[in-house]
Amino acid sequence: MLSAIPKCVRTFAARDSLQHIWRSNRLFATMGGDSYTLKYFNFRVLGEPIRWQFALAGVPFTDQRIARDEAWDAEVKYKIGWGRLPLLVIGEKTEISQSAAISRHLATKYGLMPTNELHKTRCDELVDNLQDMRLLWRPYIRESDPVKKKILEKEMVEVNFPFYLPRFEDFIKKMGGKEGYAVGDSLTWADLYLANFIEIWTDNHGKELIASYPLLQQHMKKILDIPQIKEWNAKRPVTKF
Ligand SMILES: N[C@@H](CCC(=O)N[C@@H](CS)C(=O)NCC(=O)O)C(=O)O
Repeated sequence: MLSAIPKCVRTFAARDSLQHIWRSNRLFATMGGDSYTLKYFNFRVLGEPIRWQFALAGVPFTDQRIARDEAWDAEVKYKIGWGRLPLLVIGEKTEISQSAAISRHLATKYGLMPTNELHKTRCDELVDNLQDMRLLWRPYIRESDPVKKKILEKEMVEVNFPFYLPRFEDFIKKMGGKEGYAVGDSLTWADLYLANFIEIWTDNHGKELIASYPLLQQHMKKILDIPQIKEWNAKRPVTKF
C-alpha cells in the first residue's frame, strides 16, 4: 500500500509543519489521491485512532485542531456538520461524521478492515464497548471542580474500570489470535481504538490500572511500538487526553 504512494509525498508527510502537511495534502490530491482534512479538538480521544490510520497508510492529511472554547459552544458547533467532532473532509465537499464511521471508511480503503465478516462485527463490538466506557469517563474529564472530580475519579477507579478492563482483557483472549491483536491474527482499526483508550486511561490514572491485565499491557505496547505510530507519537502535540 505504502509503495503505491510516491516517495516524495511520503517524505513530505513525515515533516511536521502544518504548511508542509497542507502542501503534501494538495500534492497528493493532484496525483489522484484523496485530500483529507480531519477536524477535531486538540485531544487524542476520538481523533487519534484516525490520525494513526493516516500515519500507518503513509497518507498525508491536514490535522485541523479546533479550539474547544466559548466560541465553539456559542457558534462554531452550529456551523460544523452535526455539531460534534471528529469530522473528516474528503476533497472539497465530502464530509463524514462519527469517529467509527470515519475509521471504518479508512480501514476499508487502507487495509485495516478484516475480510472475515464475524471479525468485522467483533471490531464494531469492541469499539462500541470502548465508546460506552468513554461515556462513563466523560463526566470525570469535563468536571472542573477539584472536589467533585476526585469523587468521579474514585468511582471510575473503584467501579467502572474494574467492570470494563477485565472484559477487554477477556475479549483479547477470546477474539484475538496468537499474534496479540484484539481480533483475529492481524492489525485492525479496532486495535487502534483499544490501544488509544488504554494509553489515555493509564496516562490519567496510572499504569497500575492495567497491572492485572497482561494481555492489555502487551497489546498497548505492541500497537505503540509500530514504527509509524511511534514516529507520529514522537511528534504529536502533548495532550492530557
Ligand atoms: N459518537 C460521536 C461522538 C462525538 C463526540 O462526542 N465528540 C465530542 C468530542 S470527543 C464533541 O464534539 N464535543 C463537543 C460538543 O459536544 O459540543 C463519535 O464517535 O464521533
